[in-house]
Amino acid sequence: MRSLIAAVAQMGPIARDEPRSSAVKRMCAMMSESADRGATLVVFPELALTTFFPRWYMKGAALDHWFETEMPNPAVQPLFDLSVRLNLTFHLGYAELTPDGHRFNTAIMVECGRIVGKYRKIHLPGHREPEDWRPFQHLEKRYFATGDLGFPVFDAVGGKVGMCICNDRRWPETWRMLGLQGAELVALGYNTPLHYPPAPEHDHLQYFHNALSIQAGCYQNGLWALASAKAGCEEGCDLIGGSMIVAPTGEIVAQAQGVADEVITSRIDLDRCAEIRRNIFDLAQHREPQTYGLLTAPTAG
Ligand code: ING
Repeated sequence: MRSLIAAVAQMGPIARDEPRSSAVKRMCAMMSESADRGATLVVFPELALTTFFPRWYMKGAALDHWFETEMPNPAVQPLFDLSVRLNLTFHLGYAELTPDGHRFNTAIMVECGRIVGKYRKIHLPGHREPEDWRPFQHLEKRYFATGDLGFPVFDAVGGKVGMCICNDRRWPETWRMLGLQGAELVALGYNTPLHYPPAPEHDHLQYFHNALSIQAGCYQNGLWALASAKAGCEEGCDLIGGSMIVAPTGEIVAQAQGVADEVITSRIDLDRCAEIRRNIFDLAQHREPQTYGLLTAPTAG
């Protein structure tokens, strides 16, 4: 039995003028609380160091302000140091500006202070040009490049681990790419507004669609998911909570109750993936990829 206690550290709002040091302090407190509960893995949200800045149109230095040019850096070092002291692994989402000027919505897995995995968001939602009709912007397509690292799966916490970020979770291809590489656990963060301007008639379905996407991904690929929300009313924009830990059966085994900083934990057994992967979703036995050509055909138009 390869079991561990996993924690998801949901974060409440981060104000636009809240310094990174404040967000890091909040995350350190939740990392300590997770360790007190016996956790050896803690998952923080997408873009966890700052407010969700793609909700505004900005450019130049105002935009650069939101990006990390090195990782770790003095602002996040306390989190790296604490992971060494507490002997645990954590997932962190942040905005990455590379030395050659590329911008990504990025997530890392850090084991006792050492980066052991990195992912750059592939499915970027929203739009490129500011659109005045919207109550808030969603300019991820403007501010980030499509991830160029693929869907890496790496060794961590005694198993095979992958990551995805927010909108990625809504795409079955994300989960299948990770499942086909043997991922047993997927860590992900999200910032999901309650209000979806292009289809407000779906607003009441945001929690449902969040759970549906994650539960399906877990069941159809026989893997665990640890999903961490940035939640609450952040600069006037309501973000959903619903952070959760989901089993390979698709069952939600732990879920956040509120929309503030909140740690949820569960003992997870990586060997339970076999219940699915050796049976209903034995991918080697049952897939028929020769019939799936359309899945990798270029997007029409
Ligand atoms: N946020 C949202 C997400 O995919 C969104 C964007 C909201 C898409 C609601 C569809 C409906 O959860 C990010 N950051 O991807």
